[in-house]
Amino acid sequence: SESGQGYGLAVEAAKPEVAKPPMYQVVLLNDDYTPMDFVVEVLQVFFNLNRELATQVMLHVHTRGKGVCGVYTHEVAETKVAQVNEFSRHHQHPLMCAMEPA
Ligand code: TYC
Repeated sequence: SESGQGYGLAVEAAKPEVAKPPMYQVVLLNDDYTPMDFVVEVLQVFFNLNRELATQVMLHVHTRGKGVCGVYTHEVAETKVAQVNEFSRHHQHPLMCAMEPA
């Protein structure tokens, strides 16, 4: 319900509410060096996009500078960002992933 008032009369019905966690966009940032094929692979592997959608997102990032890979809870978004950035560093690419409130 909306407040702690209203004991005497039923002013407000108790509405069943489910927890609605804050959501975060995981975004990919453009750079001049990471190969396009590598970005497409990252989008397929870490964000479960098919090759066609992964290519579209990669081209959006390439032309617009930034693009949304997916929307997740804080913990999942943090994990995705860490995994992508570690994977990119491991392959010696400067690709950067970040999270922001949705
Ligand atoms: N701009 C890169 C190139 O021309 C491709 C690229 C796309 C890099 C998206 C990063 O998030 C990125 N090879």
